[in-house]
Amino acid sequence: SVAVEDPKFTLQEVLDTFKSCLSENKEVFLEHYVAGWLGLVRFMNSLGSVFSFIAKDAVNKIQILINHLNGENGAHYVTVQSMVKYELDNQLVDLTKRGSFPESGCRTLLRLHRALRWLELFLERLRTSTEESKTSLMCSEAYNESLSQHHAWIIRKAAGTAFWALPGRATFFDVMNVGTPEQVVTMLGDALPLISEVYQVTEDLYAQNNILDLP
Ligand code: 1PX
Repeated sequence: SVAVEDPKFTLQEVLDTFKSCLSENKEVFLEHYVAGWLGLVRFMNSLGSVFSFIAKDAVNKIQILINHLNGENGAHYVTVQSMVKYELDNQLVDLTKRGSFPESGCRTLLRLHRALRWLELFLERLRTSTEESKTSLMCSEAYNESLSQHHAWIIRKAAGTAFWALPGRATFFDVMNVGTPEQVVTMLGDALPLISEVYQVTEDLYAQNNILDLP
């Protein structure tokens, strides 16, 4: 697995990336947001191939955003705020039904944004879990409270099946490569407020622009 091959890989680093996402005036840097997601996907891949259909979709979306960043209009994609303004001002977003802009930055990031809420709920459960807690249950509860509401039945079914393949809590903590369970809990306690803040800033921005339901 990735975690074993690369001794430097720890979940701490990944969560730290989210720390660098926010500028002083609370803008979200797309480059760091995307880097955070790449780290999460890497972590997920180290958990086994059952999750590869989830990872594949995440990677597709990350790649779309990277393409925007590296494209000729990349300067407009430096922050999520500038991206939203640029795409809305220039009518580059399908607002009510899928049409000419299936790869808009706004709709693509919205998918990851919703998944970030799942992550927040899941990590909070992990943080407050006990040795007997089941990761699959924590994961599906977090999913049912968040992302699942945006997914078709067939996706919910597939996700639910994948959750049962999650390793137990002890293995999970090991793969994070952060240290003892106590250290993991501390790390999660430090990281969660930052993830929550990135989530909330994005959520508020999308709400203000009325784009929380992009097709
Ligand atoms: C210590 C914990 C760290 C765990 C890190 C795991 C990172 C998980 C990354 C999940 C990213 C999922 C992105 C999903 C985006 C999405 O909602 N896509 C759907 C809609 O897209 P569309 O373009 O059609 O509008 C798409 O249909 C999704 C398909 C794939 C199935 C998504 C299931 C999501 C389950 C999330 C939980 C992941 C559990 C991993 C366990 C570690």
